[in-house]
Amino acid sequence: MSRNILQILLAAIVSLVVSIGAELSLENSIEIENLVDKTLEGIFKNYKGRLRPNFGGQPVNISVTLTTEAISSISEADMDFTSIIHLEENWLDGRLAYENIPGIEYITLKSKEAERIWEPRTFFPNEKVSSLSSASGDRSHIWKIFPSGHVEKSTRCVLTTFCKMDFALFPMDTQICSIKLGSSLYESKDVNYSWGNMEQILGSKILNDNLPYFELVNQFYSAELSAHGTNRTFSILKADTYLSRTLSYYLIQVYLPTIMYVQLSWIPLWIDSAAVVERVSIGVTIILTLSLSISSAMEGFPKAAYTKNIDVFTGDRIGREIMDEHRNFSSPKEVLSSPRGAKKMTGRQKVDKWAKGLLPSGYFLFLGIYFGYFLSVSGKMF
Ligand SMILES: *[C@@H]1O[C@H](CO)[C@@H](O)[C@H](O)[C@H]1NC(C)=O
Ligand SMILES: *[C@@H]1O[C@H](CO)[C@@H](O)[C@H](O)[C@H]1NC(C)=O
Ligand SMILES: *[C@@H]1O[C@H](CO)[C@@H](O)[C@H](O)[C@H]1NC(C)=O
Ligand SMILES: CC(=O)N[C@H]1CO[C@H](CO)[C@@H](O)[C@@H]1O
Repeated sequence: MSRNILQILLAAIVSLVVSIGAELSLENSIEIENLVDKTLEGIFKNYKGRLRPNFGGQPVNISVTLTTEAISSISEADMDFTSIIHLEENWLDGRLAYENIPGIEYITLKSKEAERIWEPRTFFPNEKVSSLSSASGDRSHIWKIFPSGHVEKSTRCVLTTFCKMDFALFPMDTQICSIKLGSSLYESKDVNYSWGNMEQILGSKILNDNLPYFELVNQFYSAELSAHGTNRTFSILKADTYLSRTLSYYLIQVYLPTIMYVQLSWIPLWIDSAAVVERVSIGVTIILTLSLSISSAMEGFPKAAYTKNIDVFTGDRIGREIMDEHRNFSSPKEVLSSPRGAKKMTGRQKVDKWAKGLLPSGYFLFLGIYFGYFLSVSGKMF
């Protein structure tokens, strides 16, 4: 009996203590919010965001950390590159410095407040589309100001940039797609961009599982000045992504079938040279199959006005087939008159004999030169 009363009493005391604690922390957080409001009021009383920090003096240093979260697509037909990026810009605006608020590392701004402070107006000069230009753009920024007056603006967006691709080495090509960023408003005498936390940039892992035909090999970061007109320069940052095409798909879809067809096309050489009809029909069938398979494979290839690496391979093949066919289109009269099973080799049999040796060895020589050359030029391995 007395134990029960004791338990009830204990429970009552515990709940009382907890509720007082919660009230205290609630009061505390309201107090902090008020303090933040007061601090912001103090800042904005004398702050006008029209002029850049350090106006008239040295350019504002904007330190940028750009991490690619994922590469969602690479389009050869549109020559563009879509990625999900996280952009963090840092700069110092001494006018925003405030006294430390205990328990708070930085103040997060609401979008109304953020509109009032100066910003470098960063944009992507080679952008095609970005989620920033859409209506929901405002919500994807997070603004923080630190007691020292440092401002951090972070943005997450889906960005599609132009990417000029060169298919001369296709399908052994490596494409370089860049993301450029700079100020849309301020010249290099006003803002100076530089790459920030390189460890964070290089250490970030990119999710590129969605790329069936490419493999990310490298990323390279640089800064440059771009000139506009005679005496205007802009500070531009560039992040290059090196994407290497995976060859295994083309090995299975193009190279192996092609090599097999070419070898099949040599079969007529082993058929009796007098059997013109059989030779021709087998040859024609193989040519038709070949051109059909080439054109269906070509549909998936990028279109370019110049000769691609793979055209050398498939084009050579067709030429070889046609020559193979023409070689023995002799006149029917001669076919009839040629003595079958004669001991002495006819001219046609001699040609066949030569061809049996020359065609395969020529073809393998071609394969050796082709793969040797292009693999060494593109620096790839199967
Ligand atoms: C910007 O960075 C450069 C080089 O690090 C430095 O010399 C310059 O003083 C910085 N400018 C400002 C306004 O802090
Ligand atoms: C811009 O920033 C870079 C990197 O901090 C620095 O090396 C360069 O001197 C700066 N340029 C100017 C004009 O301040
Ligand atoms: C730009 O350069 C031209 C001559 O090259 C000069 O006449 C002009 O005043 C310059 N403009 C500015 C804004 O410095
Ligand atoms: C185009 C060509 O070389 N045709 C050859 C076909 O085979 C006969 C065999 O007698 C040759 O004489 C032709 O030159």
